[in-house]
Order: sequence, then C-alpha cells, then structure tokens
Amino acid sequence: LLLSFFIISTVFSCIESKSESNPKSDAETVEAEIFPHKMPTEKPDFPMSAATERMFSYPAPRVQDNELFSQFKYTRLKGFDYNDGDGTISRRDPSRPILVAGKYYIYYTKRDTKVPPIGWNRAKEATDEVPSTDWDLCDIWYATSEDGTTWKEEGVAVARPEKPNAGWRSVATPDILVWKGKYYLYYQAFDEPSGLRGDWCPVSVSYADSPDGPWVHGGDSVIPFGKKGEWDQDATHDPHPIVYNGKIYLYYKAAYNKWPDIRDKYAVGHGLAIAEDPLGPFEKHPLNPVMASGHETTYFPFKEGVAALAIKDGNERETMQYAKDGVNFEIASVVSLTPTAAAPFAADAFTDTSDGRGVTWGLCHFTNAGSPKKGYSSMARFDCDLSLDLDEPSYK
Ligand code: AAL
Repeated sequence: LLLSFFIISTVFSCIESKSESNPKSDAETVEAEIFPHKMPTEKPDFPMSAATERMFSYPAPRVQDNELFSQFKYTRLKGFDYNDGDGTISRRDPSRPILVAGKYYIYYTKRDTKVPPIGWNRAKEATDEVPSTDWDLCDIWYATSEDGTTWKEEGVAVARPEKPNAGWRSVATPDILVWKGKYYLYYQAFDEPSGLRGDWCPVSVSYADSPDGPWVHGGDSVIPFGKKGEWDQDATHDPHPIVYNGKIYLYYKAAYNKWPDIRDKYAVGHGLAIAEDPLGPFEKHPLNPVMASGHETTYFPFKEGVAALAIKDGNERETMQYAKDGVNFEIASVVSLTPTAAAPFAADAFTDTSDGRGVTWGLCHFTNAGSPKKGYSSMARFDCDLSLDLDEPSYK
C-alpha cells in the first residue's frame, strides 16, 4: 500500500510539474506546500498507466470526498413484531417515507403465513397457505411514525384481490407517488408463486385521496413488458416514481434469467417509463435500460439531475450514480455496506425541483437468508450524508 501511495504521489507531482506554468498566489503557494500532490483537472498529454488514465474518467479525483459519497448507519426500528423470528412474519421492500401533516407514512410488503417460505426452487409445492419466496402470499401494509424510528403499524393498504384479478397470488414491493394532492401506490402483482418460471410479474397501481386510504384499484400492467427477447420481457420490478421535468419518471428493474435454470446468464437492468398522468400511459425511454447494475431501485432528485444507488448486482455494484438528464448515469462514487431495497426520504421527490437537495435517511430491509426454513426480512432505518444541505458532513 505504501509503495503504491509513493508511486501515485510521484506520478501526481510529475504531472503537476509538467502542467505548471502560471505564478502562484501566497495562498496557493502555502496550499501547494502542504498538499503538493494535487490531481490536475485536465488530462495531461503524456503516457500514463491504465489505472492513472482511468482516474480522469471519474467526476472527482477523490470519490470519498464528493457529495455523492456516504457511509451508512443502521438502526433497528421499534414497533414491529416478527413472531420471535420464526419466519412466519416478514416485512420488506418499504416505500420511501412521505411526510403528511407531521407524520411519516411508509408502505411495505408484509407476509403473515402459517409457515415460512419453502424457497423458489420448490415453488411447485407452494399452496394457498405455503409461500414459495419471502414475497409470496403477501399484502401491502402501511405504518406511520413521528421520528422515522418508532413506527405504528396501521393495517392493510392494498390487499391481494380475488382470483383471477392481477395480483391474486401476492402484491409486493410498493412505492409511492404524490401527484396533484392524490396518492398513488405502484406495486408488483403476482399471478403465480414466485419462482415457478422466474420472478415474473407486472406492476399495478392503486390511488387514494388520503395516505390512509381507502385505495382504489387504478390499473394493471402499467409498465408494459418488453417484446419476447427483450431485457424486460417477463418482469417489471421495484417501481420507483419521482417527478422530474414536469412528468412522472417511473424507474423499474427487470432481472432477466433470474430463475430457475439459466442462472449463469442472470443479469439486471433498470428502465425508465415516463407519463403525464399517474395512471398512464407510460412510455418507455428509448435508451432503456438506463442502468445496468443494482438490485432494487433507489433514485432521487439531485441538483438539476437524478442520483441513484446501485447495490448488489452488476459490474457497477455498490456505486452512487448521477445523471444530469435523469437518463445517462455515470458513476459518482463507490460505496460499501449499502442499504438493501433503499427507500430514502426525499422531501423534493415529487416537487418537480430542478435543484434536488439529496437525502439523509430512509428505510431498507435485512433478510435472514441463512436458513430457507426461516427466511424472513425486517425493515431498518439508515442514515447517510447524500445531501447538499448539511453544514458538517456526518457520514463521509
Ligand atoms: C426484491 C425486489 C422485488 C423482487 C423481490 C421482491 O429484492 O427486487 O421484490 O421481486 O426481491
């Protein structure tokens, strides 16, 4: 490590001495003496190693110091019971919290089954009472909080409809949109036990005049599947809307070849579907997928563009990304111990801002994947510093 630091320092001082020509002010001289090895902002024109050259493709020389770098602190939530972790109760994939009349609201997948899930690879054995995966046989519940840590579970928001309506097998993984004084929940609607042919499901929407409901069914297959052979032909997951450029930007994920037999060709992409009305029609962006890494979706307004967190899957796993136009994302920083299914509180997610302020906390989930017999998830809070409004960086 010391050796590589020495080599990098030498390269930088060499770069600097080659690019130096203007006389320095006193302050610059002092700074240059204390910090002699400053990274030049322009790429110099002489031979460099691949690693040194690559440093000029990052938006900032030191990704740890830029605004889209953070560490993450986790806190156990109060107010939720999990039957002593026997796997029969699960809460996962929370929506982003919204603040209404002094109370935060979240919506999430809840499973309350007689037995824990048996696993996607045994999906054929799933019954009306035996779930295949953690998100099989679920309903969408909601909870409120005054501080984001202690929650009160209020009840069901959207229940599984009667067979054969879309989502009769399970409704899961919701997220929320606030638009013109109304509330819209987008969620995955399963018509078969997850794992049977993959994790196949489209997205449905319900809406309400109040965050407490009642929720009215507003449509199914809101984001149309791609044609056969396309990356999102069988699944649209993790719907995640923000308001941007006066429209609804609905980001979503498709995991193709996820299960069961072509796992070596598994890949994940995120798409963008845009609409002028929350009930659609949603038009897919021609450059989809707009993100080729990341498991669940996490997008929020940042400056004039959109920031995203890519976790878990893909070549760019564990990165924060930024797109000035909400479409063409670039790596902004590399992060670790990232929140799974992150749902940050973004006060300006739905205000159509062109000056997004970022986020400092949100919810996520942890999964007890150790034993398939006890597979369940619980929600947690994370705190971070991905905001432009903090005076003192707290988790850099
Ligand atoms: C999650 C999400 C979606 C998937 C499953 C439940 O991590 O990506 O919601 O369908 O796993």
